[in-house]
Amino acid sequence: MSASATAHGLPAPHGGTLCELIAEPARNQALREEAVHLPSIDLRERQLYDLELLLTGAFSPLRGFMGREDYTRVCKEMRLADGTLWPMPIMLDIDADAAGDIAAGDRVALRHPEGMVLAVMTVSDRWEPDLKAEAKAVFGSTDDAHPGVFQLLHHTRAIYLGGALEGVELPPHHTFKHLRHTPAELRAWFDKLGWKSIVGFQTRNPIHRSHVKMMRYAAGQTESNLLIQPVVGITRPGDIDYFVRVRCYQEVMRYLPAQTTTISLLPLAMRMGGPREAMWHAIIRKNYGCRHFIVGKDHAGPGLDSQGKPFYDEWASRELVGAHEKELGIHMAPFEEMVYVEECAQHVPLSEVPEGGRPLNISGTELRRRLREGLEVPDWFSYPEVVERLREAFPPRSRQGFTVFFTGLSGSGKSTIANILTAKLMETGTRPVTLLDGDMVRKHLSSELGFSKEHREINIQRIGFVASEITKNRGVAVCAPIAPYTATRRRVREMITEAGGFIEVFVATPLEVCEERDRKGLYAKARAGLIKGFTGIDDPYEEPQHAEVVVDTTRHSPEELAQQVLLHLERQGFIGSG
Ligand code: PPS
Repeated sequence: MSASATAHGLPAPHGGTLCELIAEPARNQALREEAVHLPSIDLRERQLYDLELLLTGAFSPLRGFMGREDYTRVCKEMRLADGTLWPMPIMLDIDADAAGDIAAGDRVALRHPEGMVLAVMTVSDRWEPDLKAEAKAVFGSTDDAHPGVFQLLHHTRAIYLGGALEGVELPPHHTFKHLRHTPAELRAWFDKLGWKSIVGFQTRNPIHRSHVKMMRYAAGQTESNLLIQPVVGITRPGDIDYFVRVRCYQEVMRYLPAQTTTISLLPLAMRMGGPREAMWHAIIRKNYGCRHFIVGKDHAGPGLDSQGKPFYDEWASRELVGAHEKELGIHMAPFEEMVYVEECAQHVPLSEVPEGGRPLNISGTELRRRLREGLEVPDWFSYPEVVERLREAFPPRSRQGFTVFFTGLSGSGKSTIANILTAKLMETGTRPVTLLDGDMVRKHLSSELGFSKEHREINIQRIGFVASEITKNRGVAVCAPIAPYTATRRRVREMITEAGGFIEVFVATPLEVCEERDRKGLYAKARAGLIKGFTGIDDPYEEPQHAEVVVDTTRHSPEELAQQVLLHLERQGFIGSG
């Protein structure tokens, strides 16, 4: 145990010991030498975050990725095999190829994508999980609309490895280094400042005036210092990226008393698991030295399910953490939603709005709308510097990049409409325009790929990647692949929405019509069995359910349909008047 873990006054880490897993210098050198001869696993982004928090002890008492016994009990009862409360499964998922013949007892090197050895794992368990059962147990749902479920069912690899870790080095970070701390560093810092009681606040959103009031209320009620700990790992798809948020947080810190408030960034890969996630967050904050933790309304909420209903009751997180706070050893701070009341010219707790007072608030969606349309953001809502940072990051739509993503069967008319649209957008000349047509991409980007499910997914992800880069740099990408799978299209949508606008256009030409046209003669070949796995014939096309624009080529000419898309872009503010 590190000395800092025992710093007097601060609560003990979960399970009693801060499990810092970076090996001491001599052992570290031996691990580096050993790793050269070990099988290697290259970690993906999400795994790097999990590994970092395992190695620093933020996930104490875990000493590595969970084995099967821990996993089973965590899924079922939110407890590790030894009975310690722990709500979230943390395993290393890999595909069969990467897993090779790795078996229990083997040692493997876990590497950063750039090649550095980060840790050596002694594998204790290898198994093939039932991911649907896991989704049901952990998230209470198998609905793809839940980001945690979606990740589990569509992007988690088939094999789980568990085992103890010996850390070599932490994954490197090149951004906001001065705001990143391990639990031991933060504990030592609190100790130095003489802070005994700290209330932790978790956030994945920019902080405005009402949040500050709410945090200060919690700090006041608990007589604590305040640790603002924003998540800079993976948050909910569509969230504001952390570069922008951290710039905003730094502005907010100027309004908070430095003697009693500090900020530290948390590289956590969130699962958006609602109540279970809230308990997990509380445990992590305890490991960082907090005595209290703010669990908000709809804490770590995943959004709405595919029927438009919330996945969890908005107070379920508070109930779950509240019911276990004694055993967890971290107290849930009183939480009051703060609203601005014009009549009082100040923020007050929602429960204390005086009669006749009109509570005001601006939702995240409304704020985005105002930024997008260049409208006023009132001073009572946020700090001028924060609004300025947000305006820099979210220019009005007329200055944002966007992607128009056509999808439809082969021969549906995607390319024709996409070509006309591209020409018209180039004519306006406000942004550079790139056409990523299906055939063109297959020639220049994906020439080695065929039409298996796996290859189609890779192909679409490549298109999505290029389009997101174009969009990020405020250009226009027009894509026109078949893109037959809902899950892959969703991934692309998520990737691009982070960078700018995403407009999906479903070219809904029925199969019979495409087949009748058969401009390339491919349907005839597919029917004759000369081409296998042809979309619509013996390979699926999953029709989009939420496309922004649906066009019907049986009733309108390609020019008319390109015009229909242009009108949509104009209505949404992407083109036309600035
Ligand atoms: S995908 O599924 O999105 O990766 O497909 P895409 O890159 O758009 O490529 C589709 C074009 O490839 C030709 N082609 C096939 N299409 C579907 N299934 C099979 N098996 C296949 N084999 C070749 C076909 O001409 C498609 O062109 P478009 O322009 O869509 O007609």
